Amino acid sequence: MKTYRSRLIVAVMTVGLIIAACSSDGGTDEVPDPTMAEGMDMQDQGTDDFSFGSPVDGAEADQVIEITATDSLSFSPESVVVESGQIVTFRVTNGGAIPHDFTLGTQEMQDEHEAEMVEMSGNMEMHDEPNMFSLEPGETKEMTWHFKDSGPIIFGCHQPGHYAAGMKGSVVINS
Ligand SMILES: [Cu+2]
Repeated sequence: MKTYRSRLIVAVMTVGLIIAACSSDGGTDEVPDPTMAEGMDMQDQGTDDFSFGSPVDGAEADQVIEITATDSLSFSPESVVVESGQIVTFRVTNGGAIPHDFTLGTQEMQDEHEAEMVEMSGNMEMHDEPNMFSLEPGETKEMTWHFKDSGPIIFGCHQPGHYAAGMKGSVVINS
């Protein structure tokens, strides 16, 4: 009985979230959320410029780095090194039987994205972005990046619970 009730509550909350998401477009009494605005800025500035570089066409790659996402909630390898100025393709394969995703970004970007995903309880339909894609079991996708001088950045999986369980790795950018 308890289980049923808590499921019902989750379902009601989910509907509430969907209604909130759908009505946010035309809402007049909407108070802008500064955290949200920052996130939108990052994606909507059009130039695809990130602090650590920019996405480019895969044909230009100097190097291909293969990464596998696993159901033990880790990436292999967990750490890669690139050079500033280098164009690198990440060829990421989901070697598991459950969905994973691959998001490249600063610690701050990872934390923000994780918070969004937790807030949506995993109900958010993820669509691929220049710095993120989702992978069905067995699927391989590529992301090519022109790196510029920056501190280390992170790749992480934000499927529910994965990032918190340590499903992340680091990209060290040598200057
Ligand atoms: Cu994952």
